[in-house]
Amino acid sequence: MPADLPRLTRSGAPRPGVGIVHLGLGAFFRAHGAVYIAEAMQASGGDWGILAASLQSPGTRDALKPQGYAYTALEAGPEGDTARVIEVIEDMIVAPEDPAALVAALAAPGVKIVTLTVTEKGYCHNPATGDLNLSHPDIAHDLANPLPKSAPGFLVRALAARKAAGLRPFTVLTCDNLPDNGSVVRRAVLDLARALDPDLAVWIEAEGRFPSTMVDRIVPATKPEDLARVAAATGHHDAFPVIHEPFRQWVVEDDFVDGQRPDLGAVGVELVADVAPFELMKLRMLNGTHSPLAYLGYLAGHETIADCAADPVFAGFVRHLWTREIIPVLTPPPGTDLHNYAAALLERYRNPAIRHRTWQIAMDGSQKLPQRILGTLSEAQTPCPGLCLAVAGWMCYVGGTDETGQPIDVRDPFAAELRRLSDRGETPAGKVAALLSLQAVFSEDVAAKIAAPVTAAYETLVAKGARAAAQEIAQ
Ligand code: CS2
Repeated sequence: MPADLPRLTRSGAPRPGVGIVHLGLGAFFRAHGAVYIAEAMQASGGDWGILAASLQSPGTRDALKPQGYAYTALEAGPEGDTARVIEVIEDMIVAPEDPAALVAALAAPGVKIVTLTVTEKGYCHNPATGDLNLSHPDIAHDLANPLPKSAPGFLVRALAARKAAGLRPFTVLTCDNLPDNGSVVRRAVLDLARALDPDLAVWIEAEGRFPSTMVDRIVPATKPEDLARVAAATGHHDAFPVIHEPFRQWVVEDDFVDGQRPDLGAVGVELVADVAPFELMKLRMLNGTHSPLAYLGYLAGHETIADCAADPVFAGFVRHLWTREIIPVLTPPPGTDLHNYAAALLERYRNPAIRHRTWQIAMDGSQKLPQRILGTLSEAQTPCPGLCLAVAGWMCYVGGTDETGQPIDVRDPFAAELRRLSDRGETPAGKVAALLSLQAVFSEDVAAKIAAPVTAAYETLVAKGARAAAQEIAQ
């Protein structure tokens, strides 16, 4: 790593001990939680080095290992790029290569916290109800085998090892975009533990801690062309940098096992008693407009969120979503003005230095729609034509063909099922009815409430296209 870039490291000091294991190392955590943790150690010390695990492929480990797991974080603002080197990852395990090593690492006495970014689908729960899906193939595997595959499986096997060794449990700190995310992971862990060993579940329930968090920073997946951009900014090659926007926010419920955590408060993390209003605001206002822009923008031919935000039709469309549909059913977190929050979001979306692809955000819609869009629709007292258009946009998108007749590369754990349901209907009404019958996504109440407006929106999309449909609604 270049010696002349600002570095987030305790230079001259010995490397810290590992106090945190992170499951699911992707660009988001490297640009968000890892940076806060490195800054907290720089501010106040502590053995909070991170051992990272990839639960799927070796790509990140293979790229980062030759550079000692240090990487460049490029902050991309409208006025230019600034780079610094983040050195907080001490080691990395690729779980499928050696699941026993990951269980052992999680059970090490020095580990106090397990952070997670495993995406919505990584909790193996039913998004509409929150129950652990016991028939999920990875959960079925983890029930039958001591060496796990799933995130809940690793947490439970490691907690069992800690209990057997007379150690304290670790705090499970999820950093995924789910409402009440601490409860989601707690429920998944307890459901699995109960099925394996009821005494273990009793211990976890009494001693474990699962604080909820709200995480926010826009971090597109690193693209091959980003390597040249980072080299141009720094004069050095980095095999796997991250590029992120200037804004960041982390709100954490201050409930850790024995109070053990890095000094997050020293570096701007908001430690609060109740994260719920922050989470709902962020999920429904940011993610709840990202997904509509992703589906409708993609269908209209926009490659990135910045392209959507630069289009007056889509800018007006998201303004409508905020002011007329989303804000009316939200309770603002203490001290927050939701209209100011919305204005700041639009500025963030406009940042031309961040190329966040609509296709990337469109992934895994079946896992994202309930908390991002359907919650608002379920609570709304007045019609929500914009959010219904977004649901119809998702339905067109998962049908697999764009407005020019080109195939769409739909990535979703339910992709095949969604395509089958879409193909089953011969008319817009038939397709909408078939997709609304997917109970993992739509509760019966929501399906009944939105069937007519979503069908009308689907018909408009087919007749006029996504941009014209958004224009009818835009402010
Ligand atoms: C995005 C999020 O990919 C997506 O679904 O909506 O990753 C979003 O960029 C972050 O939640 C911002 O904090």
